[in-house]
Amino acid sequence: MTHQGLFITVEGVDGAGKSTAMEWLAEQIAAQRTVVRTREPGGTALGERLRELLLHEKMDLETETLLMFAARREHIAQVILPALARGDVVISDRFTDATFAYQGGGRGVGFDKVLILENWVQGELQPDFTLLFDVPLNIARARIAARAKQTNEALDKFENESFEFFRRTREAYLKRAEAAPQRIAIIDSTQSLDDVKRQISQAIAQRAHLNLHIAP
Ligand code: Z5A
Repeated sequence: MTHQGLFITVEGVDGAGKSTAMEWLAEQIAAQRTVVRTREPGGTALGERLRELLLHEKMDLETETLLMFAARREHIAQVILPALARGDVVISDRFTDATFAYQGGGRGVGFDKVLILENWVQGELQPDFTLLFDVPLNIARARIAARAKQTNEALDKFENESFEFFRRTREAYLKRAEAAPQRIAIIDSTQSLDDVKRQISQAIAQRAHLNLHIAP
């Protein structure tokens, strides 16, 4: 799909550190271009209402998959496409790779069904660049537990899932990255935040077509 903007997504299992790094990346890019920061599920008024349901209500796994894509369609129509048409840089905290990983892999809905919805809802729209924050699960779980203790916030439906669920989710993410190495850069998120920033700068520098210059 041709547009003047740039569509960047950040992904990873919960606690991998993507939100922390995304904040830094958005600040760096904002010095050069107009940045629209957004997230999934969510990003629109309707999408945020669906997010509440998705994160807290028990539901059939196919219902969950369909609602993810319903929220996504609204997000694409109301936020992503208009921003890309303006020439902005859209940075989304999660997008369809998350559905492949969490619903397709973690929940076991299967990649074929997710693919059908992806084609229907997105048409030709794909991220131009994706950062996949990867950590072994014991580290991710420890970070989530430490944060929950610090903030006193209850874990949501996904954060309460089993180790085995997250193992399948992480494996599906890594499989997606293996299939699209030009689009998806794997960031070793076990490292310090400074090192993570260096890895992000390098991954961007290796993709000259993005036309972004981020100081390490
Ligand atoms: N979901 C889905 O199932 N299907 C879909 O299609 C989509 C989503 C789109 C909400 O996502 C849920 O929706 C998500 C999957 C599902 N599951 N859950 N839960 P979310 O992105 O809003 O929620 P999240 O994954 O839980 O995000 P998060 O908790 O913010 O995790 P994070 O962004 O990866 O981590 P973080 O907040 O940046 O860092 C976690 C902690 O680690 C924090 O205390 C940091 O200070 C610390 N941290 C970060 N980086 C480091 C480094 N490098 N070293 C040491 N400590 C660090």
